[in-house]
Amino acid sequence: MKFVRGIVSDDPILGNNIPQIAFIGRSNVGKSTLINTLTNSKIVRTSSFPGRTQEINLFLVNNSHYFVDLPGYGFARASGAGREKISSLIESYLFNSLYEQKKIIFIIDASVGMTDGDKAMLRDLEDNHKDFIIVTNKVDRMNQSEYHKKITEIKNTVGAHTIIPFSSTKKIGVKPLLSEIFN
Ligand SMILES: Nc1nc2c(ncn2[C@@H]2O[C@H](COP(=O)(O)OP(=O)(O)O)[C@@H](O)[C@H]2O)c(=O)[nH]1
Ligand SMILES: [Mg+2]
Repeated sequence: MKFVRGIVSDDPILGNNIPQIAFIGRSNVGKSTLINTLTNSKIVRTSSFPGRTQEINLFLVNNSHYFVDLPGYGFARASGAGREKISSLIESYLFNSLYEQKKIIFIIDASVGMTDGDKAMLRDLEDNHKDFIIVTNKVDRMNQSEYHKKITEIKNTVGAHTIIPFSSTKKIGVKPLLSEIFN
């Protein structure tokens, strides 16, 4: 995997027919770590401080796909204007641009469940007929009974969409997610 560049608005590079896999989720959900886990690398900057990534980072994977690391939404401490800027960047890439994603990987925190921001994103993805799957991340944080309780709640909220339990820490879900992406 190699870093291509950060983009802040519609960029001609997105029009070159390389399939795009977009990773979206709230700030601190573990997106960057997950991309590193999937690609067996440490190239994506991760942080224990939410709200660090403010642009769209593009990575070329297997010389065949772009992995698109979107900024996280719902970072409470960002200023009003900063949040607006990030939301409009996410929306213009996902919903208003000329570019189609091959698949969107919608990441939620399994132990937290669907936040209001997650629910709004779910509606937007559905309304725009996007091809997306849901990754319930950080399952290592829960014991069996918490896990079943939370996953059932999440299933009830999201309906028929594919859900893949995942953990970068314990390397859970790597194979199923890779096969969803590259099938
Ligand atoms: N327990 C646990 N923590 C994780 C996992 N993946 C990421 N984290 C932690 O979550 C925090 C945010 O990770 P990061 O990948 O930077 O999140 P991003 O803001 O969504 O890109 C960091 O402290 C990571 O170490 C996981 O699978 N399990
Ligand atoms: Mg990140």
